[in-house]
Amino acid sequence: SNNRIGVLVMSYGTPESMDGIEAYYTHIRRGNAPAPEQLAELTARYEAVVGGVFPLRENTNRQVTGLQTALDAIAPGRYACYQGLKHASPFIEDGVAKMAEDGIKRAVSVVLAPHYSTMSVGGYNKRANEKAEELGIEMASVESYHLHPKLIEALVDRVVSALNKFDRKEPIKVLFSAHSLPVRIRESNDPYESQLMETSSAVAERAGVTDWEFTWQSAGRTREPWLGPDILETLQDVADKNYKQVLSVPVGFVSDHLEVLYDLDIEAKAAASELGMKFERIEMLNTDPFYMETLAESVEAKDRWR
Ligand code: FEC
Repeated sequence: SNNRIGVLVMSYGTPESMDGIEAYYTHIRRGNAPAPEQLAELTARYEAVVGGVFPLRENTNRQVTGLQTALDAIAPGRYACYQGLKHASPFIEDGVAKMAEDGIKRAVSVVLAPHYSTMSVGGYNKRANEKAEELGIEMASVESYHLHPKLIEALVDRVVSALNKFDRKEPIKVLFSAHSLPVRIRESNDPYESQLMETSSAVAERAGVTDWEFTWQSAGRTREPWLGPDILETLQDVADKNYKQVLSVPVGFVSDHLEVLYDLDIEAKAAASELGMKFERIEMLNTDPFYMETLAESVEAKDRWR
């Protein structure tokens, strides 16, 4: 057996290549293949961003390596990181199986997303815990780290430097955002919305930003209602109030990927430009050292075998 604590680092996952988009999309849709026009539309979004490269894959690899380094700094030799993806290979269950093969008996799971919802982080942890139980691994799970002081500090740094891209003498509307979820999350007192508001207010306050709003983005294309307003509506509203400058702060995401590089950098930016507004976005956290330390400290706080 292996005395190290396994750390299952989970992220959304992205296709391996253009040919992999259909299988990926089918997995997101719980086994229902997309219609040809839906597949074409998603393929076009990937092509618009990256021309054949899927940045989330490399970014997740680097984040896992970065977390290993941060954990080694806190407790040399104690932790071993494994990757598990929600919708792509290596899947969450593959990561847990790899731990078991290596003789790991105790593990902590953590998601590369700071805010808890039963529909997002809850889903990742449920799958991880089910597989761990099946394979005889004792697992504890980090649920959220949305107010970790180092996470807030990393975001504040990014907001402060992005504000310098604007004319500081004119009004700047700061728009915090996160992935929308179906409105039905409200039926179960889900903490997602309040955690997002807490992160946004903490960052705004520390960055000295008073003119800000929270808005949703990237809602799914389903018939049920999703949380709103969507950022495209919010941009219209901000333009109607005569703003000419908007800073986008996607606090619900930690990496460069489709929902940021397409939905914000291409779609929202074009909408803002149509409305006569300059649109900038903060840099994503990716492997920011404060973000890696946020993750490492959150894992360590769940390590009940210390
Ligand atoms: O770069 C990439 O290849 C992956 C980008 C990507 C990230 C991401 C994060 C989140 N999602 C969340 C919830 C949902 C729900 C549905 C849904 C659908 C999609 C589709 C694509 C997609 N998501 Fe995603 N999401 C990313 C990509 N997501 C592509 C399918 C096409 C579309 O609807 O646009 C709806 C599923 C359904 O139909 O039932 C719900 C949440 C996050 C943020 C937390 C996290 O990272 O886990 C929540 C990145």
